[in-house]
Amino acid sequence: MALQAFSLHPSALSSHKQGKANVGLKESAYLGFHLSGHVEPHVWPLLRQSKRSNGLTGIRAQTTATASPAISRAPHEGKKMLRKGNVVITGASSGLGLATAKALAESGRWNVVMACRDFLKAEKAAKSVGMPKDNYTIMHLDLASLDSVRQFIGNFRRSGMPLDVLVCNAAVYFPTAGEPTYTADGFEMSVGVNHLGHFFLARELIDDMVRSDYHSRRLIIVGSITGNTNTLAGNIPPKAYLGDLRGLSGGLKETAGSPMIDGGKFDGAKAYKDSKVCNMLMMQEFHRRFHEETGITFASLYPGCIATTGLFREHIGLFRTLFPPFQKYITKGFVSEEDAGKRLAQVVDDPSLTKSGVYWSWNKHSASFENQLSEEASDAQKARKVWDLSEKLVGLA
Ligand code: NDP
Ligand code: PMR
Repeated sequence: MALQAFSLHPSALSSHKQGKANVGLKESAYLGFHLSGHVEPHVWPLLRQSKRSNGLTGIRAQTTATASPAISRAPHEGKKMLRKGNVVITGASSGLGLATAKALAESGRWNVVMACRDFLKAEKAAKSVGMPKDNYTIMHLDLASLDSVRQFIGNFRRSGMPLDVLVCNAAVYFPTAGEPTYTADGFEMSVGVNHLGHFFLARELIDDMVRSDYHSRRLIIVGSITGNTNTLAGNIPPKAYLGDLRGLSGGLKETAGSPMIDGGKFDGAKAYKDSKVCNMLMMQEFHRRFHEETGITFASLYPGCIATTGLFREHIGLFRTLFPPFQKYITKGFVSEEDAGKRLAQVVDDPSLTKSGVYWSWNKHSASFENQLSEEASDAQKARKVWDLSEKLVGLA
């Protein structure tokens, strides 16, 4: 009940120095600083339109690896550091999201807005990892309900904070489910939360990012290796495959044909991998539609196999026991939550990772590099179709 109240009012913010943070942010926002690469106000209305660019920028094959500095380095671009950045991270109550929130909050350069479905869990999580309380805010967001996304957007806007970076991180995974479950709007849950909820959120908040005066605005959508069939991990059945999108066009409802994007029989593991393909496709489609005119950086990433997170909570016990040592000693793809958090924090904050349209990965020396997406996950035509269908489903078209 208490949570419900949080979701309905501007007071859905936690109170950590909110007022204090706002004063500073509002002041800086109205001081009239305008930094290079920013969009003039006349461009804002354009962003409402569903613009398509023909200048497709392909994701490049693996290129030079650049060792990225740790998040704890000295503040960069000193002259431009006018204020703390505001970064919204969805699903920051555990795993990768929490570790990223902690890394950014500890850097002192960020106010982290933890956008979480369980307010009290988020509060406990932030305290348990010792996040400096002046550097974070918690706001309620349940991606399984478009109404909740709308409320979050309203609450965020009422807070007066500019939006500088949005990280679409939250996800659910139902590998053992025999039957699909559905969001409040009737979409199959994995694609509904991981893709459609985030798509709606990001599509709406782009306008807010355009208005930000921050020197480097970024939209980051977390992807994964398992959605990429050009890798060994992506070839473990069931493989991601969106097909002709007939299930998505039916709204992912059993009654309209199928809860799966490709129109097939429900498979929880495949639905998750399909949702990750959508995440990676949408990052590139955002890039094509908005990068040139807004200067916003759009990026996705595979942070490594964080085998210990809550993502696997629905998996059988044996899997949860064997998966971490399997990834640590056999595939060597294992990464701790802390290290994965530092990687995602780099994509948020590192001045050398401003290139847009990139899917970042890290090599065994923990150096970031631009990775190559699978054929399907880089299919521009499919991306456009997923975008158009998703806009219809979330009521934006
Ligand atoms: P976790 O389960 O630890 O974190 C997922 C977060 O999403 C949790 O905070 C969870 O909230 C939140 N969440 C779930 N449903 C909703 C919802 N309806 N509304 C709002 N928030 C929600 O998993 P990870 O940290 O592993 O996953 C984070 C991201 O990393 C995901 O995008 C995942 O696909 C990606 N990833 C993970 C890998 C791994 O090996 N673990 C590898 C590659 C990518 P709550 O705490 O309330 O449950
Ligand atoms: Mg996979 C280099 C090999 C590699 C990597 C990096 C991963 C990552 N996995 C690899 C290999 C294998 N996996 C192999 C050889 C097998 C067969 C034994 C295997 C199996 C497996 C299962 C059953 N792997 C899995 C599962 C899951 O349920 C996880 C999943 O698909 O979640 C969607 C998973 C994962 N393997 C990974 C990563 C990163 C995951 C989980 C997280 C994700 O993609 O978001």
